Amino acid sequence: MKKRIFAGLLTAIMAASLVACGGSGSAPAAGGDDSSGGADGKDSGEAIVVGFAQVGHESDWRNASTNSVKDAFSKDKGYDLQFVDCDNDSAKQIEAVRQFIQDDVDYIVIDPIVSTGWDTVLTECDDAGIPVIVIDRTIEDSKKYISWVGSEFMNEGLASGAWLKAYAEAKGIKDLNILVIEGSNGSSAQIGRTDGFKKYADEEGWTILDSQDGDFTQDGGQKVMESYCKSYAGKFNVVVCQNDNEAFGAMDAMKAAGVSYGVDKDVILISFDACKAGLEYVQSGDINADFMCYPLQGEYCAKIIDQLEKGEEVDKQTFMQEPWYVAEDILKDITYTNNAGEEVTEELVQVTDAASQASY
Ligand code: GYE
Repeated sequence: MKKRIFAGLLTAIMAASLVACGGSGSAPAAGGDDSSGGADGKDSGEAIVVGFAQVGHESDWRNASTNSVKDAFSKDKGYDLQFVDCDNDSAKQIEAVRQFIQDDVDYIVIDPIVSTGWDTVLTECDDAGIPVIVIDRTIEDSKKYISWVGSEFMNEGLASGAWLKAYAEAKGIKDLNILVIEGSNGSSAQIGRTDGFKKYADEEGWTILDSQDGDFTQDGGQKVMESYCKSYAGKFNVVVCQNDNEAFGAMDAMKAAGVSYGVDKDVILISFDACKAGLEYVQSGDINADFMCYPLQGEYCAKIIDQLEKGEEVDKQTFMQEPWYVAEDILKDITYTNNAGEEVTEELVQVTDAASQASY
């Protein structure tokens, strides 16, 4: 397919765009200039070539994300998807994007492993006139992309803090001694979840005994928890895992060390993602609370590309809806202040049937 956007045009488009919450605002779309083409891909029967630089394959969440993008950009739907699993290696991810530029793809989709180090390569995409869409994690040091679809990770972290505060009060637990197993360091998911939770910990005077990187993997979660069980034996009553797979590993490590977790046990266990296997543990009471991060972003991304193909305006940001799942029916809802400074009341979803709550 022919390029539809002149080099440098993207920068001008982005400078004029509105940053909006909840999809309420929009950025002018690429392709408005007819001399650069139009919605020729699907109409002409020519496949639209999309390069996707995926983070890796570290978790259930990630696999769901990959499947969702592959489904959304299938051959049947008129796409030719160039998929690269970057194996959690930032250098490999930048290389993948450069290869997409060389291959002259029509669109580049990036799920950035880390949030910094992007400006040079995004400038190269811009110079080549290839629109970039970012999904899931965010890019902090460059705005040279046309649209982003994903989650507000700071809100997820705040959610876990707000829930823990209300839960501890309801249960009459006064001292909270907390161990955190973080996600991959430098990812916006790790940064937001860490900062959001820490805000509550600081305000409430909770003790964070330690906070280490478990790399969003089951193995990583298990290893960090094994070392925590040795270093902090008998000293902790809360474990926060920044994704479900880490929680699965942490549960194995605690079990081996004779530490009980879950409803009314030694340790309150908190997790993120709310994938099916995670929610099964919420249902069984092994995980006390699980904060959803919605991975099925492929269709949202395809919608943006479709709009760009038609020369329509696209939202600069699209946020996912993310419920809070809990094991017990002791709190109905919780009001907290989100990252945008808004007071939000969140209804807690008690998990009685995991299968009906999660499709991934
Ligand atoms: O929570 C974790 C994955 O970027 C939000 O990455 C994503 C995170 C997700 O590996 O399971």
